[in-house]
Order: sequence, then structure tokens, then C-alpha cells
Amino acid sequence: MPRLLVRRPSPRLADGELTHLERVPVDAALAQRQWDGYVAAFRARGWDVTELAPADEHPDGVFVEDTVVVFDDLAVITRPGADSRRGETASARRAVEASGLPTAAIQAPGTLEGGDVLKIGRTAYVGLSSRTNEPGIAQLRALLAPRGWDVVTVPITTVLHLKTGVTALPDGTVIGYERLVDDPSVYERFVPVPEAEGSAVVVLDEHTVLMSASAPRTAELLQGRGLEVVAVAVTEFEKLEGCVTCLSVRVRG
Ligand code: CIR
Repeated sequence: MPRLLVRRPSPRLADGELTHLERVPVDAALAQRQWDGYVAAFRARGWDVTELAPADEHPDGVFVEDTVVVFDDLAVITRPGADSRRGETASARRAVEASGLPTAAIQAPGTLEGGDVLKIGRTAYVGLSSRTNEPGIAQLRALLAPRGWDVVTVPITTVLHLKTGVTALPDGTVIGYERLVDDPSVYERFVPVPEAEGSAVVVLDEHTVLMSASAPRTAELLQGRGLEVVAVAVTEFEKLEGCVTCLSVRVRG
């Protein structure tokens, strides 16, 4: 059974890091309800949900994807590029270890955030961004090469993380909002979507993706490609430069 690691939102979510967006008011109660809806959408499809210990002192702690990336049965504990987020990894590591997955960790001076890692087949595209640096990518490459993974570095300038700009459909086609994608030709197959919030999908199974309810025209486009779309409201997290991918770590087994 696939497993989902999540962490409930901090009451301080509104104080989270912002890089490309202006700060706007965040409704903490609505954020909690949206998070409940996000988790429920996975539960309804048979995912087993593990909650990390709350980390209310970390406004961005809900964006748990940035702290752990899973490759086959190896969990790589990251070293976030944002100082304010470094303290989030200890509890993520404990949860991963409790679940029995072997771990490895990115070490200083390397930095890496999970939002910069897009896996397609056995290729990991890794954003070289304001959060993920060359030494972090080199360490990841050294961990993955013996396991048969290719690591492709993708310079990121227009958005926070690689996966803010692009994600992949179940068949490996990369989708993105073109204005926010530095170089779509990096990917074998790229399809532009009409809304910025439509660029992030989580693959639930071969025929189904989960995405933001803020992107109805993208949902139609994906349905037109024969996919079932599960739409969830995540507006309060989008205000903090988050999206559907960053709210969880998926362990697919
Ligand atoms: C940050 O700047 O770190 C948070 N406000 C948003 C992190 C979003 N993470 C992700 O897309 N993987």
C-alpha cells in the first residue's frame, strides 16, 4: 500500500518564507481545513497516512516534501537551503527511520530541497535553485549513481523550486506553465498548461492525478488526455509558494 508522510500546518504558516510572491493574509483555519481535505483525498484512494510530529515553531513545516526524497527504498534526508527550514529535517528523519526505510543525508556545504527533485523513470531532474546548490546535487548524484539513477541538473531562475514550474504526468510527459519554465527543451516531452497553479500534479496511480482546484482549465486539458483528476483546494498554501506536491512525501513501495 502506498504511504503518505505529512505534517499538519503550523499556526504560524503565514510567516513562511517567500521568494517570488508578495505576502498576503493567510487564513490559518482555512489552511487546516484544506490540509484535512488534501490528506482525505489520499486516504480515500487507499493511501496509508503517517503524520510527522507537529513542528509549530517552523512556519513552513507543512511543506514536508522539501525534507525527504525517496528513491526506491532509500530516503535521502535533505539539508534545506533556507536557514529557517533546517530544523525541520530531524523529525522527518525520525519518521522515516521508524518506517524502516534506510536513510542517507545531504551534508554541509551541500543544500537540497525536495521541491527541486522531479523523478521520471530512473532520471532525477534536480533544480539548481536558490535552495539547492551544486555540492548538494553532487552528493545526490554520488548516492544515486550506484543505484542506477541518472541525475540531470536543471538551472532554475523564475520560480522557487523546479517543481514549482513543472511536474510529470503518469506517462512521464512533463507539464508546466511556460512563462515560469526556464527551458522546456530539457524534457523529452513537454506540454504547456494554461494556469500557473496547474503545473503541479501528484500521480495517484497510472490513470489519476491530484491537483489544485485553482486550475480548472488545466484539469480539463488533463481530462482530455484521458486522466482522472482529483482537485483539492490549497489556496492558503499557494500563497506561501507551496503546491500539491510539497505537502507530502510519497512512499510508493
Ligand atoms: C518555502 O519558501 O520554503 C515555503 N514557503 C514553500 C515551500 C514549497 N515547497 C515545495 O514546493 N516543495
